[in-house]
Amino acid sequence: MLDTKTLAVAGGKGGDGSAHLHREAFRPHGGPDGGDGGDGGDVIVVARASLRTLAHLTRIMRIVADDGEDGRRNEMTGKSADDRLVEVPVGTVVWDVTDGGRKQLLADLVADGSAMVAARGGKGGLGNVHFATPTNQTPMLAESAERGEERTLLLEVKLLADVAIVGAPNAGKSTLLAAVTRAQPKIADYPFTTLEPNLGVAQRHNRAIVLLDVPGLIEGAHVGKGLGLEFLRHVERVRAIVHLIDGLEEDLGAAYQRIEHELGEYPGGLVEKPRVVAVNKMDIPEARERFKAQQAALKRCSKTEPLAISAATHEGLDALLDAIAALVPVEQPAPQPVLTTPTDETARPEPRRRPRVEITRDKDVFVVHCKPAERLTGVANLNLWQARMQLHRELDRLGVLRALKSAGVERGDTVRIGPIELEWS
Ligand SMILES: Nc1nc2c(ncn2[C@@H]2O[C@H](COP(=O)(O)OP(=O)(O)OP(=O)(O)O)[C@@H](O)[C@H]2O)c(=O)[nH]1
Ligand SMILES: [Mg+2]
Repeated sequence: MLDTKTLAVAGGKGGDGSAHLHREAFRPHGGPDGGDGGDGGDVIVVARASLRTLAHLTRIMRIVADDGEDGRRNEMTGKSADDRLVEVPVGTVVWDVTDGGRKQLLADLVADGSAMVAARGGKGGLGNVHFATPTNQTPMLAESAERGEERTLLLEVKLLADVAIVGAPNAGKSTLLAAVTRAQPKIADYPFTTLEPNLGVAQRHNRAIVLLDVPGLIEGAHVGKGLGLEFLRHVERVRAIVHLIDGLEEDLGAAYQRIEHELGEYPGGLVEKPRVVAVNKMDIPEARERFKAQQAALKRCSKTEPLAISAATHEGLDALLDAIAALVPVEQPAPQPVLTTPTDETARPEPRRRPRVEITRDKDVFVVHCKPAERLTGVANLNLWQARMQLHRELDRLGVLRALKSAGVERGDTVRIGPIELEWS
């Protein structure tokens, strides 16, 4: 059962804005008509009820959305790229692990169709039409595109079952799953037969109940003994627990308490879940005798009415399913798909304020760090003096000139802004 996967994702780059100037035979200096660049596609992770595992992503290391198209003349906006969907099973938790092992929760996709934007595409750049002002009718600046976001994701599937069957190794958990569902888990007369969780769907009075058979628990499981923690996280999400006791145990109450202790030590709140206690292997006479003798004691210590069953002969299984069904509320309507975005906080419109400007030195070169200024130098043809003049005005407006002055720039120095280097004059 493949249920975790590391995946690099990147939104597409936006398209550049166009700095095109309209030209007609008798209007040599036509107005600006450069269109905006299209937006790059997003990478969106979406949960699908039809999927159970991440096996379809096995060979995929990186998913990149397409780039937006550049803006063109005649105010033609470049085409925005389609989003790329990464389909995962319902119950997938999406983590951001971009900065080495530190895990940051991005989303918990618990409903069919719920989705999250894992990497936004870059915005397209604005065309020069947006830079026209009453005093500047031939704007030669346009914005270059934004790059898409990049992230490394860790996808983790938590199986979604209604009920987990837990108990000591060899209690008959897998036999029970096979008896009430069509699942065919491995069954054998030795402990730790089940190494990975098995799912099955039981039908009872027109209801479907999803059961999860997990590896056997032993003392110390909560600190990692046996197959311990690895699979208990699947149990975190179930709505109820069937605690199955091996009828051949000497002391049923003690056996019950050993397992409950392990569940209690596990941090996922497992002990608070409603449960059914069932004692298995009633087809064996010693087991039946013991159950009769210890039923009252087990009832007292478990505070529930223990059921006597035989997974082998199917004795008591209908009653068991009824007890389970009573603990699992009838299907709630699936929650509405929600689109969550990790960067919603930053995407909220905020009061316009001056962009951050920072000047650093790379040997003799002064390097300007100011996103909007860097984007302005990507597209414009700075061989034209008008374009240089306009850039100068924008840099003034953005506060870049002042920052450069405080950094000590002098005539003749080299200044790098985005992809270009200018001689300061
Ligand atoms: N007589 C009898 N034997 C049973 C019954 N249920 C299970 N067994 C036997 O008990 C042994 C263990 O059964 P499993 O279903 O593999 O037990 P498990 O709890 O899944 O064990 P692990 O996966 O190792 O934790 C097998 O030999 C089964 O045939 C039962 O009701 N009666
Ligand atoms: Mg088993």
